Amino acid sequence: MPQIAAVTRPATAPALERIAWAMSGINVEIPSWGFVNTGTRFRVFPQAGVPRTVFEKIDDAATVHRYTGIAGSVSLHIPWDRVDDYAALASYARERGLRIGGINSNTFQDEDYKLGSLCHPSAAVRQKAVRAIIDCCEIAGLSGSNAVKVWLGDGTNYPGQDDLRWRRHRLVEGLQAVYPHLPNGVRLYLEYKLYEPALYSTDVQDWGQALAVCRALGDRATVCVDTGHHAMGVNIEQIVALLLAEGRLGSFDLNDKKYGDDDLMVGSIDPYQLFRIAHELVNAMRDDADAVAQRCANEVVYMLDQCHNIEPKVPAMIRSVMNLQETMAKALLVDRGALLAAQVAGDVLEANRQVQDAFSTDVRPLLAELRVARGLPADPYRAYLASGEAEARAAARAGGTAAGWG
Ligand code: RM4
Ligand code: MN
Repeated sequence: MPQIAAVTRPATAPALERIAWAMSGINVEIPSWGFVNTGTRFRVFPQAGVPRTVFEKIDDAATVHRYTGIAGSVSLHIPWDRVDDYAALASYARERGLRIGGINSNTFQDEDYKLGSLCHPSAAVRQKAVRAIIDCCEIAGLSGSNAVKVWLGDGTNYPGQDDLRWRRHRLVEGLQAVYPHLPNGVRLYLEYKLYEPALYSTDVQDWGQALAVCRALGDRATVCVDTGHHAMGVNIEQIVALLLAEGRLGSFDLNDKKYGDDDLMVGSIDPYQLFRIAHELVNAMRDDADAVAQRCANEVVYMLDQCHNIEPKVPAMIRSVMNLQETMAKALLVDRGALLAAQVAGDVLEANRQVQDAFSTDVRPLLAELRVARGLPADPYRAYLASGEAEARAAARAGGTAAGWG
């Protein structure tokens, strides 16, 4: 076992055990759509070796898991990942060490959805959208998934275009029609986004709106926090804390941004923000006085929702998993006892120092040792680059049509 001396502070045995959790207790869910050709609205830059089928997307997710050891599930997007036999797809994944994670509904790419889906003014279109999400519930049942994630592109572009209040009623009614179709044990994650593709109003715009809808549905409806889906300067970690307090934080769509919904690698732009989010999660996991938040934090699902337009995709996913792992490990280093003591004493600077010291600790050498102890490469990213796998995959996947967002 590696020695605790490798950790700068706090130098106590429990800290090592807690960091070890970041090695094996955490699972990062990999999005199938993170491996396909994507781009901006100006240009898609195709890459060599991009998957052509959902099976090849699963192969790529399995590669990320093989190198990192903590990416044991893959989320699917329907209809992008539609197949005839979902049980067979699940066993294909299982043979590669993966579970099927969240099933993402897509009611934003069909001509009928130009003015919205669940909130559309036409009852026929709303019915079609309800049916599409119920399909996802069925796919969750067939593939052994434990969640259906709903993100809607619904909204309006101009004041007066539609009745904002009635769109809200339609949203709740539509999701109430979906909810009873969730198979036993399957949760619904409702994802909010402040704008885009709609530019004036968005029907599920923020966490409060999403939470209110979840309450109108039932206990298994929880909020998905996509880190890229907030206005500049928003205190995301406080949103996380509030949703934990309400017991309604279901999952994350992790990515990073500088300006808009940039879908950059998680932790690549503002690692301190990611750390502050991680701190709220770990803080709740350790808080025996708040059973609701503690349970919620322990059940949260960490999905990535990224697209790699100019960088190679598999290594970018590996880096993202490592970024999250390092950040969780740092949050696990916070000395909760010392932090609480400083808070109670009103020692503002000491409380802040406790948190910031953990952030400033370099956990990489310790994580490397823990990886090696588990039979994983010390540096999954460099090991992958040196493996020759990328070149082999590009050669094997010559020909055919590379997958994209369609
Ligand atoms: C959306 C949202 C969803 C994701 C799609 C691809 O902006 O973040 O989670 O499924 O993009
Ligand atoms: Mn998302």
